[in-house]
Amino acid sequence: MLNYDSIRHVRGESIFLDDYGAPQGTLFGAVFYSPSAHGKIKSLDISGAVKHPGVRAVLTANDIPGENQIGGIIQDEKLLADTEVEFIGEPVAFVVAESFLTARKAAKKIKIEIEKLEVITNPKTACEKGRLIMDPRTYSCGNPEEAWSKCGLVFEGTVESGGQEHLYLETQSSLAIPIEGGSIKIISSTQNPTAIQRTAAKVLGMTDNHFECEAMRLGGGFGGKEDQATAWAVLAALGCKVTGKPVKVVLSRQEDMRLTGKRHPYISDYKIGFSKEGKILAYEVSFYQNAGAAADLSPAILDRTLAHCTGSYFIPNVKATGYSCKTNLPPNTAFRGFGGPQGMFVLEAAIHKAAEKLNVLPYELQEKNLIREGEEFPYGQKTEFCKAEACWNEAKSKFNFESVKIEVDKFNANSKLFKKGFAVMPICFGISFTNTMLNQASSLVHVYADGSVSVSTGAVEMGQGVNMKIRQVAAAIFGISTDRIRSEFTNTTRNANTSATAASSGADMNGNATRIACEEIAERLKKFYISANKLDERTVITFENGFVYTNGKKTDTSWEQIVISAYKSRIDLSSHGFYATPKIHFDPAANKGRPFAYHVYGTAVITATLDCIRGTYEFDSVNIVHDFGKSINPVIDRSQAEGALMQGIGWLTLEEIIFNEQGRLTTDTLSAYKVPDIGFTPKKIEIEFLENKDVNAGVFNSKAIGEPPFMYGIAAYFALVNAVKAANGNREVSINAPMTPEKAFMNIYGEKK
Ligand code: MTE
Ligand code: LUZ
Ligand code: MOS
Repeated sequence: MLNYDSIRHVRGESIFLDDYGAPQGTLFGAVFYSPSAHGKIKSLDISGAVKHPGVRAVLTANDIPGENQIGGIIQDEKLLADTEVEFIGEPVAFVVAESFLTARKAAKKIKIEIEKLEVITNPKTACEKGRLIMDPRTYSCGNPEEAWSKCGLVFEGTVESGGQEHLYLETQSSLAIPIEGGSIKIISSTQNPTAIQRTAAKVLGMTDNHFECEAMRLGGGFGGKEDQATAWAVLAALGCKVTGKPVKVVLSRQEDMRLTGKRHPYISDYKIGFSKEGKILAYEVSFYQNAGAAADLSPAILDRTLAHCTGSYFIPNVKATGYSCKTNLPPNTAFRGFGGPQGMFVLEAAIHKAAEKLNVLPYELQEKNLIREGEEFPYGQKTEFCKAEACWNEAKSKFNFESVKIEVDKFNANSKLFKKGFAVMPICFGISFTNTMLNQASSLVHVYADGSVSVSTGAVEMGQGVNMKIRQVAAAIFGISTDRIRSEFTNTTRNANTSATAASSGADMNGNATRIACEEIAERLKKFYISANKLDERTVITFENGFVYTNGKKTDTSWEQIVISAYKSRIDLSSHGFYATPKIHFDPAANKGRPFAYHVYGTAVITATLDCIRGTYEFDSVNIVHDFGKSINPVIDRSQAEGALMQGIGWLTLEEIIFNEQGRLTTDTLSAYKVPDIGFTPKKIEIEFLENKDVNAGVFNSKAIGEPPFMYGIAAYFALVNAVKAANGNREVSINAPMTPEKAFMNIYGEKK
């Protein structure tokens, strides 16, 4: 099964927002943003920009006709700062001019005076000062207080994980076009067109139906455009409203890196208790999430951290508390895994530390504690069709952990300048938005009179292949080739009240809505065929290979023939399908329920080689057994697994985001921020599909694939920790990701803190 999009991408035929010819008279916007991380605005002088030739408007908070508010979950974020600034990069004014260059030049002429206030960048410091985004949240089960006395072995520690730049190839972009009657069409590189529609309406003081938002296709989103495409789109709409002209905004790479939030860095304190047999009896953990200066999606991300704090394991007594800490950094946001990786990383660190102290292999402890069928997660959901052990056992027998261990030890015994390490990582990821309300999707299907088909859903194509999967769903129901199906751009006038394409559930939910819409049209066609041919009502009609089948036998009637005759008989060939994920619920007061439709499982084994002179490293092999369910497109799914894996490895190894004490991002260029490239890719990546007979999952029983494999990257981190330990005489390594080559080097030779 090909993904048509990749062919078009390679040929340069796919159209992204910036390729879309700007309509005549289009103006261009540039953002003037705060140069200080925290302070009171004493004065703002825009006169220099206003006088700059070619400038059409310079907009500040005073020019906003509606509410100056873009916060989604919590109303705590202004579109344009008015009295106070809280991070470097916070938009203060918006310059609209005849070209991008003019707008940018003019923005530089704006003068701002700021009375500086204390800058906080560390989440624990923020927490100590009571600077929290919301009340702390606790997920718990069993009775950890009581359980500690039964634990023969108790370990404690602190774990840090860093941020991550999304680095989508296409930077944040939007184009707002005036339509008659004061309405505005916004084309945006967003994962969430409805959020833009609603926010633009609020900020401009108009109703939702005045705004049409379209997402064509994105050059990557990775969560960075789930919430944070909104500000730029609404600024463009504001510029459009004021000038009456189309307004386009495209952030430069450096602006994008400076102005937008990233993955949340976390600092976490844990305490873990084991029985003498190596079973985890109790786990207590406090997560200090570095939210940045506004809530954005942080509360939902913290929920997913708490829900994933026990990873793939069963732990009977748990108390996990999350603090969303308000700091003076750009508001951090969704990023593949959505807080899940940060939660799972801490427990893996705890298990690795326990293994070190107990002098056993980490994978022995991991294996003993894998969650089984019917066991309960701290949020009250029991596993169904649990595949944790199935993936683990398959990986263990296919990739033979013991012989990997023997080979690594043998290599290390004979090598001084290079050391190897390996680690195993089981994953378990819950599929559905943790906020139950968001688990709904719709699809609008038109069968045209010539038999070709148009499908519109709320799903946004961002490279993950959702359009191809949706075409496959429609093609399967109608029994025709995917070539006959067109997946339309995502548009709020065709699909309303949509959720973001996120939580890996885009194909599940929009695919199911498409299935429902297509089934309805197919039902009408079947009824029509029976009555037109005066067949017995019980005749089983199916559509296969472009023909109508009766009771399993091919007829002479082609798909095109039945469609055209149905049209002539005035049968409705369009349908709207709606899907709400069934059987999910969650009580946010108790933090208990059944939030997830199902879970995705898998196990990875990663081997690394460390250069002990340079601290550099490479990954020799990645072996994975992954639970894809019944994949509807193995080519796409495999590439999603590979992409997520590499992004996970990047997060924990090369990618280091540094803010200085003044809250200034110092890694704001691609020379300072290193991402994995083809040369860094592991020499061997093998991904096995778990044989899956009993599944109850997404569309046609496929499983969501976008995010879960990200967490295999955690194995890369611990493979490096083990290689470092082989190099430094088994000294303890502090768990502070990413393990950049510098840190690996310092862990070999540096003073132990
Ligand atoms: N793959 C590509 N190529 N580009 C992306 O931006 N985003 C990821 C994942 N895979 C992304 C991607 C994220 S964060 C999510 S949530 C899912 O795709 C969203 O799409 P889906 O729900 O259709 O899987
Ligand atoms: N977005 C969201 C997500 O709003 N809720 C979620 O649970 C989620 N999970 C993963 C990625 N995005
Ligand atoms: Mo993905 S973080 O759910 O956009």
